[in-house]
Amino acid sequence: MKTRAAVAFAEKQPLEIVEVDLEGPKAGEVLVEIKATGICHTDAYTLDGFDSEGIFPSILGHEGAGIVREVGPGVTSVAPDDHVIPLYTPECRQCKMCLSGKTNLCSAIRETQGKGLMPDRTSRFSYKGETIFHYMGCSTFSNFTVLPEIAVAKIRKDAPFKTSCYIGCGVTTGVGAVVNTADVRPGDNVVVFGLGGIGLNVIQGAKMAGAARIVGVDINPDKAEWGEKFGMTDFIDARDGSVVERIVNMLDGGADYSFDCTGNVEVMRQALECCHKGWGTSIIIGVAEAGKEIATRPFQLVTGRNWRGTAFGGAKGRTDVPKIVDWYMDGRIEIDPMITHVLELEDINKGFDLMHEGKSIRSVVVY
Ligand code: NAD
Ligand code: AHE
Ligand code: ZN
Repeated sequence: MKTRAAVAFAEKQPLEIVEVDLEGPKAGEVLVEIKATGICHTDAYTLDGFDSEGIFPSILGHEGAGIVREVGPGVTSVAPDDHVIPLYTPECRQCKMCLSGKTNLCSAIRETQGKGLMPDRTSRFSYKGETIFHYMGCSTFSNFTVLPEIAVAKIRKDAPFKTSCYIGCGVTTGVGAVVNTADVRPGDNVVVFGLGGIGLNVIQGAKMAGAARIVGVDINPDKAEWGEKFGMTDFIDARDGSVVERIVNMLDGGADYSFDCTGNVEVMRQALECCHKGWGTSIIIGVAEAGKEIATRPFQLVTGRNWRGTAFGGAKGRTDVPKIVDWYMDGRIEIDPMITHVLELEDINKGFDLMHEGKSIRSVVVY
């Protein structure tokens, strides 16, 4: 079939809207009509050439929601007309990682996914006879896409696509980092670096978990008001310097938990070093540019600070995503105010501009 898609033909080039060819689902795969997709900073990072797994030409986008239109042979867990959220972290429930009970990092299809291919090592997308690669196993910047059955979460039908697509990455990553990875407890002090599409969800997760102080740190002062909307108690403008010292003084020795939501390795160091001696834990969410490394004095760890990381908020997609959709629909978490811009596919590049200019929280493309 033909489908409209925003194609990344080369790094650092605007996406081009074209009609691409899409092969139907093979065994264990499903065809999904994407109804809405968010634009996450990770899409921009790959487009800008910072991703060591970046591959072009490809169809980016990994934060979508849509409807199953066709299933391949052997598919049993979803059927046509089911509403689904694509999962860049699938859940096969059979691999060593899934069976460990210790991680959400399913390994069933990770190798081919990182190469822009389906599990049979081919792509379903092409344009003028040339292969177009998949992205993070999702490619939600295409109106129709093909995914492995293990990489879709079935969700309730009354959840609006325009907002629930955000659960495909940002919401789950931020809220999940708090409740799954950190396990923040009532009364804990939390510091969040980077108040964008992920950081604001960390803030609302921390509020939900009963955190006492929730300190937001950003270089964009406009983000102070945004943080306050979701439960931030204090704001630090990082441009004023001495970030670590100010946090340690403000929180009587430092944070119980800190979260990096910037992808900047210097900020990751600040996030670790602002943690309380003896127990403070810093969780890296931000994705750093290829070649970048983190550094600190080992003494920081010797004296009881912990450095951890999280992907997709530690969520097991097929199990947890439907529950997060329920939290949204039951009013336990907010999404609507964070969707600052709704765009047509033709205007998708504007969504990237708004993100780089710090003018959006989440732009969503509706098909
Ligand atoms: P965003 O652009 O919406 O937000 C980034 C925020 O960081 C902005 O408010 C910006 O002003 C702020 N910032 C930039 N430099 C800063 C600094 N030096 N100090 C303090 N604040 C600073 O991006 P996003 O969509 O929220 O994504 C944030 C990061 O999380 C990205 O690196 C993204 O790739 C990553 N991410 C990781 C996962 C995961 O599973 N681990 C999932 C989604 C996104
Ligand atoms: N491809 C990059 C790594 C990118 C990365 O860490 N991605 C996160 C999700 S970001 C969503 O917005 C992730 O899930 N990581 C775990 C994984 O298996 O990719 C690189 O450095 O090569
Ligand atoms: Zn993302």
